[in-house]
Amino acid sequence: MPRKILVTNALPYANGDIHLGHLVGYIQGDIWVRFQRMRGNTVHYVCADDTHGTPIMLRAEREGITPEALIARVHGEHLRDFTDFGVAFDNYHSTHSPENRAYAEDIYAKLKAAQLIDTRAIEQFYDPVKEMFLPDRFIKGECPKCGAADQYGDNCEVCGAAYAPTELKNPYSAVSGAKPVLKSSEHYFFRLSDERAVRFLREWTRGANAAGTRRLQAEAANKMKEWLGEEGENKLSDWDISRDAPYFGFEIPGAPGKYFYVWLDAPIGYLASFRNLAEKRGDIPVEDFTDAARAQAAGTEMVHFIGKDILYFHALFWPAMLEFAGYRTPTQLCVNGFLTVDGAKMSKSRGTFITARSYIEQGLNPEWLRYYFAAKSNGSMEDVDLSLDDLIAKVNSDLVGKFVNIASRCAGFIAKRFEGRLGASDPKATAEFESAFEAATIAQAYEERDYGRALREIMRLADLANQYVNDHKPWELAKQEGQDARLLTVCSTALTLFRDLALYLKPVLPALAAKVEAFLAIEPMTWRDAWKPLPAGHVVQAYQHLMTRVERKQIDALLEANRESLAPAAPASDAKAAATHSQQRHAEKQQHAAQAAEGAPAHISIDDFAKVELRIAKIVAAEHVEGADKLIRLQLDIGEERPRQVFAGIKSAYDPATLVGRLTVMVANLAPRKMKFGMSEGMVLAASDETGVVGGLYILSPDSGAAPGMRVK
Ligand code: B3M
Ligand code: ZN
Repeated sequence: MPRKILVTNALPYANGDIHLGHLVGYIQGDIWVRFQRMRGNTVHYVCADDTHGTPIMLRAEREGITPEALIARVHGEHLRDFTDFGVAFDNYHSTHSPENRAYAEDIYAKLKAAQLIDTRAIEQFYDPVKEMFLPDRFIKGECPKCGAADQYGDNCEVCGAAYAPTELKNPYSAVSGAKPVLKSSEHYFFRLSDERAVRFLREWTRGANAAGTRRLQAEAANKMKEWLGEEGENKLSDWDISRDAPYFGFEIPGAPGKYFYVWLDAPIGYLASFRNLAEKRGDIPVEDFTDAARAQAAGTEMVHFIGKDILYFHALFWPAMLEFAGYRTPTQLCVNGFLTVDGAKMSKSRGTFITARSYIEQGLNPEWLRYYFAAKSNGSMEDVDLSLDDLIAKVNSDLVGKFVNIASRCAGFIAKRFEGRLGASDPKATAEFESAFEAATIAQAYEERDYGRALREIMRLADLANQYVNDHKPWELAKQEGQDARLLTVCSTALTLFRDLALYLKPVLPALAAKVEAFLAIEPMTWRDAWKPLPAGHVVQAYQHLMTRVERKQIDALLEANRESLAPAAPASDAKAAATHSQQRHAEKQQHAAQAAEGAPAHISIDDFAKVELRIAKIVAAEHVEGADKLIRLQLDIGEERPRQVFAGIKSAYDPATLVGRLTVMVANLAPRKMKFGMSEGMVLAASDETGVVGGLYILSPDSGAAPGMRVK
């Protein structure tokens, strides 16, 4: 029985460009969909733009256009980018659509009827000039921990501390610059802490799905255990699903001036896009995929491809919302890690924050990237590293050197000597290949999204096929009298093997596979064609070059095109982060430190580390700072003419008097920063737990013998 699967990719925000970091998950999703279809399964593959929320409203305002005009423009850009990379959704819709409103209202009404919606007043920062409540990322101020200026309302980019916006010192609105005031407002909550929800989520996490596969990867299941706590424990808090006007979104029925929070209607956008597709097509039984009872009866699946930063929304809120509204719950979450480039976080100054558009505009082949991402995907939540030299090496050696090479060495003889007409393949040779090679292994690897394993196996066959050509040397047979029949058999056999390779590569390289189909003059390949030799007498087309090599200079030009001078982050990217982070305070806080760590590059180079100048400092003076409840003013001798003044957020842990005379470690080459209380000319290092407060604060001491000014490295 063919499977019936609704597949989705996360909905990108309608306020930023698609970049290579996005593409990891979209390419993984698209490969899986293409594979399932080649196997004969029915797949509906949908996505949409995620269009609501404060950042989009403010960006439209800055551009002097309506939010509707902004999201219409971005919709076109996003769709074009995906299409250019071969990510072929059946429908690319919008969360700002009538289908989405209808589903959001229905789900909300059912949750309300199930007594899972609550209201309560909460106090939040309000911008009195702009007359709006401020999401955390739109409030800035001095970090309550380290005093760093211009930090966001949720966490400090200098010391990494996570806190509530109300803890910021000297807060100001990033929208108007005004000092925000605390104001109370009624909010709507989804009662995730309800016993029913907790019980359901425990079950859902543990259970297998109808397809017999796991709903969650091992790492995701572990995260869920962490979030849910031990049996009998209840660690979940209710989820704030409303925002006050002005807001770009859907007004909550029966609650004038209150809007659904963007994250409430974002995943519902999957269903909306699907319904919109079904309406256009007319032959899809929508409820078989969306209604709990009907989906169970019909045995349909719903599979979501998402990034690990949004697991929380998809593994907790989303299944719970669906379950208690009578909708079907997800069959499987396929979670991918972040993208690093050459081992580091994507960086605008290095030019590694590469947009999809620039890649296309620089004339690079999208299938190089598809191949490379596939080769680096193993079905886990690990981060994927795009090593640019490795991409060049892999594409050139695997695709051009091994795969394309087989056809280019044999096709010419078929054209010139046999008018394009194939002979019979050597049955002994093809049988040998078939037995040396596990087609089922490849299918299994694709199914598990371990594309790296699939490609390794395919390249093993490519090696065998090349070996076959090398052993039989068609270029020599062609010169020998009376070897025509042999030449025809060898080239025909090699082209059959080439067809098999193209077939197995097709989910990853659809455009290349289409060229192969045209060259071989065959129907679109499906899994059933594997190991069926191209028949004798079949006429192929003239061979045209299938893929060019990647040159380093093309990659360098790409980096150059994306390099931006070091400037403060653009408001647009601030805004992007805003919607991801301005969610439920409570749950977020515990996650923050972990997420920050996960988002960081896996490794830095020794050169990166060497940039930080750490020195032994002697504390020659320490005193309280009037008007600052966290800071101590330190004078630090590091062997320079005069001591450095540093403000350290360690007042909660140290009596200044006990610090004088101690040696510690400071960062000596931090740019001096003007603070309210004077210049801060460096930073002292202190150990703390993730919260930065609960477990105490501990400054460092060197072993005896270290002297002021010594470099620490
Ligand atoms: N727009 C965040 C993101 O693009 C958010 C995803 C919504 S998925 C329903 O990662
Ligand atoms: Zn800080």
